[in-house]
Amino acid sequence: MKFATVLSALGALTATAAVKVNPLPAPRNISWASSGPIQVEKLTLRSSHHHHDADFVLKNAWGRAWQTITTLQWVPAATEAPIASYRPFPTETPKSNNKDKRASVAIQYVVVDVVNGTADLQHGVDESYKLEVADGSNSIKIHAQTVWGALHAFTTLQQIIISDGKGGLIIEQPVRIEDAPLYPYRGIMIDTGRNFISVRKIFEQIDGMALSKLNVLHWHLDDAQSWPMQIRSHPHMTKDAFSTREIYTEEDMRRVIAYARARGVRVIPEVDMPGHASAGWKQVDPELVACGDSWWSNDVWKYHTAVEPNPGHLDIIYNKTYDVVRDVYRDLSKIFSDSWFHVGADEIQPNCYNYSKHVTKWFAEDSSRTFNDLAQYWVDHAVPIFRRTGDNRRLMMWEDIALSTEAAHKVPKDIVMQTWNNGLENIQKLTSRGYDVVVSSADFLYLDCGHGGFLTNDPRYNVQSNPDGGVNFNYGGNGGSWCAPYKTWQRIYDYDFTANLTKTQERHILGAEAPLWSEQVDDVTISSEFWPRAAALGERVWSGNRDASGRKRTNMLTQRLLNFREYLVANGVQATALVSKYCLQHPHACDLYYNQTTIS
Ligand SMILES: *[C@@H]1O[C@H](CO)[C@@H](O)[C@H](O)[C@H]1NC(C)=O
Ligand SMILES: *[C@@H]1O[C@H](CO)[C@@H](O)[C@H](O)[C@H]1NC(C)=O
Ligand SMILES: *[C@@H]1O[C@H](CO)[C@@H](O)[C@H](O)[C@H]1NC(C)=O
Ligand SMILES: *[C@@H]1O[C@H](CO)[C@@H](O)[C@H](O)[C@H]1NC(C)=O
Ligand SMILES: *[C@@H]1O[C@H](CO)[C@@H](O)[C@H](O)[C@H]1NC(C)=O
Ligand SMILES: CC(=O)N[C@H]1CO[C@H](CO)[C@@H](O)[C@@H]1O
Repeated sequence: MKFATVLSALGALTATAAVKVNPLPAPRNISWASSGPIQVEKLTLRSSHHHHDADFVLKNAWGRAWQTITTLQWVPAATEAPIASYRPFPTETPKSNNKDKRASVAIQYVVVDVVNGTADLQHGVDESYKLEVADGSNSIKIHAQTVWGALHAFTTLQQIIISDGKGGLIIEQPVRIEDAPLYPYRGIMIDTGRNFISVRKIFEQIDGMALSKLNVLHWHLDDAQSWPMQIRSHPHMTKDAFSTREIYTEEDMRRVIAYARARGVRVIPEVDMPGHASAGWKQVDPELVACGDSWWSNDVWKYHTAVEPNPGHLDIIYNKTYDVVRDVYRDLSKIFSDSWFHVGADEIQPNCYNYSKHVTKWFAEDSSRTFNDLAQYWVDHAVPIFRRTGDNRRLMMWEDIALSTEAAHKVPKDIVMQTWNNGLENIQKLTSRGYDVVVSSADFLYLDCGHGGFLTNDPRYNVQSNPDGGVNFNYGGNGGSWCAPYKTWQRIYDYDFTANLTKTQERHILGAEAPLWSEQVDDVTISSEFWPRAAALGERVWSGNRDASGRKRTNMLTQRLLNFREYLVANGVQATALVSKYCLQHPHACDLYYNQTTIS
């Protein structure tokens, strides 16, 4: 382990301390030699020219990475002692530890070898890479199957080329990394239906995602509250945007997709249907929306029509619904280039349909009909529309359509289920039925939880004593947030979502995604809600939460994540502070237990 000068964020010389670079997410395999730092000069990209588009992506990404390296002159605040879980490469021969000697050759090139320059950024594309900085070589060698893997190599490289404290750049030691993600689906979800999020702030989230190797931005575009997206067939739907300034033009959506793609991030759009639907749709025809002007009635439960204000469901029996669904899906399919599309399907509220003359008539025609039959009607009429529109898209839905009380009887098995209820129990159910699953269990991965309730006129807060003691005082102890408490990074990272699954079931887990519902989030807080917690998920799904011996490595993530938070902020991502800076600067001083293997 070498010693290097540590610069504070302001660039002032403040301390000399041990530095061992510790990139996040931890690579699957990384091995450092011990021959001392290697000087890095202006790095020139050399790549095998395969394909125009791949070349463009690569050059662009390298330009950004190099710009970041030289502007930030990064040095992590502090470091772990050598981490035992990093397994040395079998071929590595230990070199003598010479702290002060610098390699005589400085590095001048980044040589990137991409095997398949035409592989598109789609689900399951090979994202692996190898990165080698050998002693005595004047180049950093990157080998990747696709350009998307090479991009991950760059974000790793960005974190391991650091300032030498004297205006130069170094890599601490010769290093070899062999890396690939555990899961092909590693996501976060932005909700722009409850509050508008500007394109600029969406870019900022994508920056954080690229740095932490998250690769799916699930964009929950609209909800009952607002319809921000401009589409060709029904431009007046944006009359239900929050304002004329809070609209995504086609160009805005394309800009987000292009920005994300350049950083290896897919954008999966969601239009939530048939529930969570009012704004926009009702501009086309008020009859498309059931119960849109009802009182949501959480106070008189018998009449309640919505899980939260404002109510509204697409009318499942009204024929014209499907014409407009077709238009919306077709228009957005032309804009969003990903081969996946999320079509919602969560939280159907039966009472809402008491307001629909079409549905009540349908029930009256045959007294044996149930809400499950109604949900089936939706699946049978909507899914063929999605399938016929555009090319071979894969559909994604919230698990409710298969598991809730109002579930449809038969949902096609090729639809990807996003699970959010009951943790492992629902993961078990869905995978045993053969569905591919994206894990978003609310008790672990919902980033909006624990901020109190957003409902107004709520007398339960008018309590003149500490409400902790009584369930009646405090929404059953949740403080008004249905999914309280706040999910800490440790809870996210520690989540063993494949526990007790058979091998066959485990193969159905495509990955995980942390949603951030935005009733209490807009441009002002979005970044601090996502970051750095989403980066803990990033590592969880990239290289897992265990070391080579199978032990939880949460306590080893600590310093990595604290450093990474500083790195996010330096990169313009407004990540929240997790600890006192004292803890950042004194690894493990803020641990709850002295015993480093307390987490088993
Ligand atoms: C490159 O990858 C794409 C998509 O994965 C695949 O269809 C194509 O056959 C590959 N080309 C080569 C030369 O391996
Ligand atoms: C809906 O369309 C079907 C088939 O086109 C037709 O049989 C039915 O009468 C229509 N229902 C209504 C309410 O218009
Ligand atoms: C709504 O309609 C359903 C089915 O027609 C009926 O069973 C239920 O009682 C109605 N709800 C209310 C609150 O009237
Ligand atoms: C896994 O199954 C065992 C045996 O049924 C049970 O004791 C344990 O609690 C389960 N683990 C989880 C995380 O559900
Ligand atoms: C540390 O905690 C682990 C797990 O509880 C335990 O097995 C071990 O004995 C403890 N070590 C010491 C030194 O107490
Ligand atoms: C070369 C090498 O050691 N590869 C290993 C990297 O880590 C994965 C996951 O632990 C192993 O499966 C590889 O064998």
